[in-house]
Amino acid sequence: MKTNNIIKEIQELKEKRNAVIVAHNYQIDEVQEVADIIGDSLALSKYCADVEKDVIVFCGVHFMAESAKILSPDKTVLLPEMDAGCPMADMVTKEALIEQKKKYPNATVVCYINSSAEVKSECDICCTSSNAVDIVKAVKSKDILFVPDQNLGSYVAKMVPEKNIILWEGYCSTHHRVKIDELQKVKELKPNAKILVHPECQPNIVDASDFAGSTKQIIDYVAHSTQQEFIIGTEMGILFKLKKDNPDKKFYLLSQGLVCPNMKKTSLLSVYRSLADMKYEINLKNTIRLKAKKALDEMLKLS
Ligand code: CIZ
Ligand code: SF4
Repeated sequence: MKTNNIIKEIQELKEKRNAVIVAHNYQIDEVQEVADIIGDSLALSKYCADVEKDVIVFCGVHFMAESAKILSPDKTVLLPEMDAGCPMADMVTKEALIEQKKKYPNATVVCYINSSAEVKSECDICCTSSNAVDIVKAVKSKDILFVPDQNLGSYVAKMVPEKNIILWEGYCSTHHRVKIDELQKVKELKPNAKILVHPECQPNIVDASDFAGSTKQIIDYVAHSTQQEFIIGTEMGILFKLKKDNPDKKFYLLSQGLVCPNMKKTSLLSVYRSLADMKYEINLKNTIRLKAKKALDEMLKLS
């Protein structure tokens, strides 16, 4: 099918199913173009909870569609590519977390939104990369078991030195592989550009940057900056919105490795098939959903 025909079919099916298409900032350009809203996982999940539609097509990875389902139990949530997972989220299991919790009975368990619903169900409170620092500051205990991202956890530990953060050894393979010599090289080539990175990058990269923040915070930083050039240290899909919103500014990717293979699995064809065949539906056990929702609600109360 030609691209224009696929888009037309998608629009028709969207009407027929009373559906909405949401796309993460890391999706391919074509998918972002057909989406009703683009954003980070939390903004999208909140939007899904409020929107008056029956079906949500969640263009992102598995844990994000799960978060949407946690907040929208009565809607049909579809993930267009069944095996679009997040390797970092898979680095912590519910069983391993239960074992670790036994070692630190006084610690509050803070889990990054990049985790499965099962893992969330064993946590006290969730966080995103936008609010991780504020959430950790707000929890009462000094000891915090932070799962699963060691790099975001290290960043938070640096920003909130009064807390004792116990790290988990997870990481995002896409952000973790950015090397300091890549940063130095691009800085030499573009000496006037501001370096904006995601805190999923390793601490030496975050330390050498001008700003570290979530996708939303990077987008907001650029929107409010008078600078003209930016080196972007997060998944390349974000360039779509950055360029669209700021046609006069220039963007360079910090590393050619900043491509998340799982985020790139969803194509226009997969969105079409998702709507045509109503797949792949996210379903959660109610016990897990309610416990995971508690961790998300705790976060929403504080942020
Ligand atoms: O929460 C999200 O959507 C992720 C994974 C990253 C970000 O910074 O927005
Ligand atoms: Fe997971 Fe990293 Fe891909 Fe985000 S960019 S979905 S953290 S692997």
